[in-house]
Amino acid sequence: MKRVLGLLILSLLAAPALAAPTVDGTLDGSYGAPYAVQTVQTNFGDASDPTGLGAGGGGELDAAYATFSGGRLYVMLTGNIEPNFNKVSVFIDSILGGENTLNGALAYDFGNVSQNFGGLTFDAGFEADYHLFARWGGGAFEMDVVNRAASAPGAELGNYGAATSGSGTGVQSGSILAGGTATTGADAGMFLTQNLDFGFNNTNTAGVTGGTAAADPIAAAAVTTGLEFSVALADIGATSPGDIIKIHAVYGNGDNNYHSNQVLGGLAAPQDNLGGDGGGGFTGSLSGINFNQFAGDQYFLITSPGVPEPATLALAGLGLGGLALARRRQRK
Ligand SMILES: [Ca+2]
Ligand SMILES: [Ca+2]
Ligand SMILES: [Ca+2]
Repeated sequence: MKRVLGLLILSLLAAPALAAPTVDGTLDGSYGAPYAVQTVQTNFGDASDPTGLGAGGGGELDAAYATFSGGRLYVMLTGNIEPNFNKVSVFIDSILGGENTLNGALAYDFGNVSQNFGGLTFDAGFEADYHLFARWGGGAFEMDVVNRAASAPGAELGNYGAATSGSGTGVQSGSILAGGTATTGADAGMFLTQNLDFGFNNTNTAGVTGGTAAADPIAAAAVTTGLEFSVALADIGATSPGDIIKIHAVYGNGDNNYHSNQVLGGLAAPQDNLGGDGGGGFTGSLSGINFNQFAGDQYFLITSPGVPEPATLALAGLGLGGLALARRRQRK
């Protein structure tokens, strides 16, 4: 027991607690190295407006970062989202089962355009459970989260939130409230038990440039602003240490029927927009996209540290004085 406690103390001392990122759309140092860096120039416009309001706007996904703190997952996607209701969609695979090919029957989002995702196939081994999406049209930045795994047609579970800070500017933040307003459409209810926080900073003018050729990875990794969010691990079912969380991020149009060439993990260059058929064609849906047909994994993978037990949290909160006390008690 003494040895076990000693190892515990050593591990606590050796692993300084990571500061929780501030969810503001700006990359925090605690994220560390990116999990994915963009590989292709953007063909949805190269953002060039330092105000972030979109004159000369564009859309790009430069790099993806993730970390954990206090039982929450933090994700930072550097880049830009144009204020024309184009969307960043993030699919999370964090529980067993789910959709490798998306079901077109689930209906949510404005005009039920979620249905246009029907038929899209992820890389083998990626089985989506949750769908987050974000967009704005020059006013408030908005984000939704939908639990696809627990949804059924006519009974979709999702929560929605609009920015409460900075609306109408290039830097905004807000929360999707637990038990908050339902998303549009026929949604039956909400599923978040804790708020999902989001931050957006659209002021990047560097990063990848416009086109379809290979991106400059150094420029992509140098971007420090974009879309950031934080969600409770309990709300995405990744509460045990070692739980694998796979994340697919993609930039596309507002109707979910025309994808850009901005995906993380990235596509192999040269690569034009995917469109709806994978080849840049418009078909009215995304059903022709099959990420198995594109080299590499169009997702990145992180490992959950699990949700701390209350006792572990208490011990961590004791600090060094508490550890000395624990040592003395152990000697009795
Ligand atoms: Ca931040
Ligand atoms: Ca899954
Ligand atoms: Ca692939």
